[in-house]
Amino acid sequence: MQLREATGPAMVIRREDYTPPPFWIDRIELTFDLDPAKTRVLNKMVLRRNTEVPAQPLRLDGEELNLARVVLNGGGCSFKMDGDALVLGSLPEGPEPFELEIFTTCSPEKNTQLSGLYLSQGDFFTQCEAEGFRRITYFLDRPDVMASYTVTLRADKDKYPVLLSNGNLVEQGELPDNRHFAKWVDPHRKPSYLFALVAGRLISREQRIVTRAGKEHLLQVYVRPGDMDKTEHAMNSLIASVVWDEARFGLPLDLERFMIVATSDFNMGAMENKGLNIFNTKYVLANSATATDTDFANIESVVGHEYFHNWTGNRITCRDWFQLSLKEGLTVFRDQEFSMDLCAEPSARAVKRIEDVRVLRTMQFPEDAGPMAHPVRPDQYVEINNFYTVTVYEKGAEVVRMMQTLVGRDGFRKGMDLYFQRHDGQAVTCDDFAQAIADANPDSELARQLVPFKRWYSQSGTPRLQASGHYDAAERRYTLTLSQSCPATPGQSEKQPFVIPVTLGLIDAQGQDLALRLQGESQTSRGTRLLVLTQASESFAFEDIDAEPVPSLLRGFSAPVIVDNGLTDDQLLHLLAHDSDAFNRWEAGQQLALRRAVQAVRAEGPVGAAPLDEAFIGAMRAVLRHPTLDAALKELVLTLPAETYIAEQLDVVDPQRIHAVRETMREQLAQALQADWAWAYEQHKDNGAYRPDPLSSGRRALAGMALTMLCIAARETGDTVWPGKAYQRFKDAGNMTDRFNALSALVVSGQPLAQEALARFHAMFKDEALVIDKWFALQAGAPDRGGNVLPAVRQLMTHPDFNLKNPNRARSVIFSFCSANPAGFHRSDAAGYVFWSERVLELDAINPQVAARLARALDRWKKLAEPYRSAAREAIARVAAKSDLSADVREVVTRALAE
Ligand code: B3K
Ligand code: ZN
Repeated sequence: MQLREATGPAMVIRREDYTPPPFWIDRIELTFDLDPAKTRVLNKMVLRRNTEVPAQPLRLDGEELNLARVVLNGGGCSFKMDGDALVLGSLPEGPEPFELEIFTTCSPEKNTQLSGLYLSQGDFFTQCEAEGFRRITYFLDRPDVMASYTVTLRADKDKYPVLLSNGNLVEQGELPDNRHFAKWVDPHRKPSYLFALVAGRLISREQRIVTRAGKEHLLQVYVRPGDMDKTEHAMNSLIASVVWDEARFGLPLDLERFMIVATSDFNMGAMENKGLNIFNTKYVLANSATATDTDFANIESVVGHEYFHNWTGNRITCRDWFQLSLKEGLTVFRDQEFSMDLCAEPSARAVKRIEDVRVLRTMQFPEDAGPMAHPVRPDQYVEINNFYTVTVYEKGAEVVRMMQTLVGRDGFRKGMDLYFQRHDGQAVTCDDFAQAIADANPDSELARQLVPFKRWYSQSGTPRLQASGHYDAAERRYTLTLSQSCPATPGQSEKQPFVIPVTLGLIDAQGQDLALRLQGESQTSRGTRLLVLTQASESFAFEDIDAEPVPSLLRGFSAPVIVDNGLTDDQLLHLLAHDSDAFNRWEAGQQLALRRAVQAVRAEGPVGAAPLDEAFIGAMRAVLRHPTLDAALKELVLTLPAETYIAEQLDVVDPQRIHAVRETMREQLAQALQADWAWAYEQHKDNGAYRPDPLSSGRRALAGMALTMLCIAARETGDTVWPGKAYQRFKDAGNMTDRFNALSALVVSGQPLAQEALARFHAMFKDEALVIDKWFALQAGAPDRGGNVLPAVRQLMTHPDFNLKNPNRARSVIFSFCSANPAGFHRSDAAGYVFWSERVLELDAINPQVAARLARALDRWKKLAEPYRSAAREAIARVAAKSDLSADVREVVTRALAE
């Protein structure tokens, strides 16, 4: 375990303190002698003073490096160490370039943080974002310093036959002692966080493509030998990404060669290093036997995401890390649009939108209401890695989406064009982006409201939107009053109104969209239209309305807000049955379910056996049996709101009671619709040869859900037919989706056959790490029955396949339990919290980034009912009391305990 210095006050970095770098680094030539125990790094840089800022010493960032030599313009030079920084005071005074040569060594095999240069299964990989490059060499490790890179890699020929870095391979050859070298030149300037190297025994799938300009490009997907049969989908996704970015945004591939490399040891999903993307195997490897539909869809979107960074992030990068959402929010928006555009059917687009909104609501909304709440463009941080959050990513994407809504799809394209015209090759800010979109659309509401609109970047917290309708029969007028407010968040007690785009329709008694004309307008429009709320409260009067309509608000979820639409159950049922907007149909069903869940949780006494009424059950049956609705949409409508989402609706949270209520509701739906589930299963279970397209994956999802419901119903009646069928399906399935759904049906419903199936599954896939991750995760996330999951999790941690150092494996067991299994985790005996604190500390000594993510599992402790609340606070305090915590975990627990 590495020792850390006893902590003084945390170093807070503030956005307002930004100053441009005192030096520029124009060129860097790196030479690596790769060796697991001691890698030697020679760094030759050409620097010059930035004459626009007052002269000051050069402070180069470094971390865990052994410094051997510093040479200035070919001769010696004086330097000193200040903490981790290498400080050079006596440098040439003029603006002329000078050369600095720094020779260091580092130890990749000791690097368990997986930041900087590290080993994964014997191969070398790097991860430099945000501040990993300083763990490789001394540098101005900040995104606004962009340099041209030349990289030479030298290593043993047999152990590391493949040597990769960014850009183009310009030279390679033999060296003495069975070594070889490869020299790479990146034609694009880049910040240090986009540097990458890979060395190891790898094989690649290759594809040559010709882009619109007639240029040929080489695409490669590198994996370990034996994984080639799982690379086709990633390659297809990459090709689709290249085609899409050119078609939708006019952005071509700007490299002769584009590489993706997969590693099984990775802190997050993937990394957009210029021309050399490094991916977690989870987001590359897939075939029908080992990956589910969800895996296939995730691979498509992550491959797209990293590829789209090539322009949004790499060509135009962030001035400083406070601007992270400039690249992440925009690129998430782009990957969401990409996945939607690949859907042939409009309803599949809606399904994708629902899935994205579900992530926003179940993860970002709680973040925005908890101790780690921060604006999309944060104002301060201690450890930047803690700010790669759902707020920066997902809420950031919603902010970009609202801009598109306000200027229209074509207007948004114009805005992107202007953004690239102005800023290509630069490191810029979120303000620069918003300004470009507005300037390209001078007549838009965005341009008129740009200053207040940008509050979405500066104010944290989820706004509440309240709507109330009033119908005046005599005037044939429907008046909709929209009001907004936003709760206080850490460091922000007062909020100013947001600019909220509200997409809406009014629906008549027959379920048709009404023609809409606002007071003062001469034109009528049918269907959906856009209102923009800019004040704390505004009223909108619709004319020529013959009878009271039902408003369908925020269609497609046009703003990341919590809506109180004031609708009755009957009105929601009307929307569920008729809304022309598929998103709002789903939303109406969710609201109906949520009301019932909240009511049952709040009620006194034991949880009643039947929280659901006939009207709700009948509506669910109608959706399930609907002749034309998509299977994927049906599955989403019939899925009850998550326990964490139910918890967000309550001021005081009893996780056990919420779990009991949701389980009871699910049992009731399972039983009441038994015949319908059986029908749905038979109708959707056969789908021919496997293809991961939205239509057939929707059918598999619904069949899987039906099977789970039938096994749940069987548990109550003691019937063995459906569990038997599920077991048979598990054995015979032709693809992983059907097989895993059947296994999960047995585990989730607590069928005795589950144990046998789990053992069989492990034996079948023991050599497939990603499948074994699923096997662990399913058990750690299983519904808790009398506190049985925690002992099972402790048992799983002693399994020979468990490895705490591998982030995917740690996540599959520990995170599946602490972050995704509320009823298993929040135990009245506090044993879940004890387990959590042990794991946070244990992981922190290995990998602070992963530990800090886990630390966030107790973010919402203040909302918990007793005895959970006190026990959770004690557990957090226990972690905080450790003197040698990483800055990562320290920041999370300090904020959690703050008043
Ligand atoms: N940009 C990386 C994330 C880096 C995280 C550093 N802790 C992946 C992505 O968003 O595409
Ligand atoms: Zn990204």
